[in-house]
Amino acid sequence: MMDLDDLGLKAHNQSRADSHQQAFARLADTLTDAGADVEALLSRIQAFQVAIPSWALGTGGTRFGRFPGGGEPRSLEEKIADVGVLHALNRNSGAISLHIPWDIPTDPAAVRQLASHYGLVFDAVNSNTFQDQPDQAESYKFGSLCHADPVVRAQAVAHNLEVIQHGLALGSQALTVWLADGSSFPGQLNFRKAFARTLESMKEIYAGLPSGWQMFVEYKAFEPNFYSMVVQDWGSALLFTQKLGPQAKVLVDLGHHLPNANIEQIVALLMAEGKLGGFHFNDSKYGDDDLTVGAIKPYQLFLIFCELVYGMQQTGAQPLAWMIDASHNLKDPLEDLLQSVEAMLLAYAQALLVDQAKLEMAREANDVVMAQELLQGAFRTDLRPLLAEARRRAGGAIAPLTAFREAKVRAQLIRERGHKVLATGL
Ligand code: PSV
Ligand code: MN
Repeated sequence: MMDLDDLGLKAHNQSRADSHQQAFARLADTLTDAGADVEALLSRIQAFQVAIPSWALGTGGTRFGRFPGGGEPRSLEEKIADVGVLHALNRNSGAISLHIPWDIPTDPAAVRQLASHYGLVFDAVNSNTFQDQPDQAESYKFGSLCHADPVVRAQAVAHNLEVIQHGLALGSQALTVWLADGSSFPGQLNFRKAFARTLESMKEIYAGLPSGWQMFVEYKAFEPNFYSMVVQDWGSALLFTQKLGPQAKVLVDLGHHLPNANIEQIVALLMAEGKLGGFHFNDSKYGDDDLTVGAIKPYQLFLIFCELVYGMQQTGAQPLAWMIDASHNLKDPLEDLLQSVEAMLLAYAQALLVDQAKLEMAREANDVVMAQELLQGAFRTDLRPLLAEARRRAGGAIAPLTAFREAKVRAQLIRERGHKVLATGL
């Protein structure tokens, strides 16, 4: 396992100390002059933790091919070690989200101990009824929780209950249910029956939730089914969660909308209803592209964070499960994840800068120009030195990506794990 001392963080930070201090001091002065509380911003940035999905640590590939990188994690333990490296570098990746059965822990106590060695906790556990497993009796080809055959539904329910047990053993507190269920041809599925059957199955899963747990229902507009998805949008996800009860919440995955959907408005309304539970961050141009967060539409990301920050202020800072859900085909997965976490923190910090009182005054006065100025003023402020300072104070790297390259982490991982390895997952 990689030794975190090999990251050379001390030397990295020392070599950048002067230029960083100058940039941070300049920014801190500007922010203070504008009325911001720099220390409060720093502590909120430090408290922000993003869960890393266990399936994003290797090369994903597309349905046309996969071009593996070297040194990919071969086991759950190695995935935890990879997230440990990310967290050591940025201090904001302190959680990991597992997908069952890709990551079944054989020795949960040892896995928990390893995670806590790296300062990590287990975020939501994810069930998988979108693939058939070799030892499985019934097939999910025509659906799982919605299936016409009660035997298939029972198998899918039992799987979800088993996933909860794995999560319990690791200290998770939420189950995420994403269903591939749907139809690819008009007439294939009775929409009302599919909804009713899914609801009945979900009720059985919900009944197995331990106290203090939440169940996140993740929607997706299309894919793998192309005509209809049983949980196709936030409306249907909200219906399920409302019928299930207070422990059920909606999970928004940024890539799961039809083009140009106003995701920030969806976020605002779900939060107002107390029904936003989880978030899968990524970015996309055309569909569920699963690209690096902030790579394509950083302003949309910022607007979403504005609603998240406002919503948390209004509802007394309810904690959400923030997670990245991305796939890596071209970049080193760890470098890509560092970029994604940085993009999220930047958008979060910029959203914290928005003067809510002034914005509200502009809105009430129908001052459209001022409302835009206030938002874009925050969005165009370069807060990168603030993030670097938060990391430095928390013991992370001033520039995580540079530190990752300076320490030649990938080369170390290749030496340890080999060139041609296949991480489990997508
Ligand atoms: C489906 O596209 C999804 O977004 C769900 O969150 C899955 O759990 C994940 O991707 C991995 O397949
Ligand atoms: Mn997702």
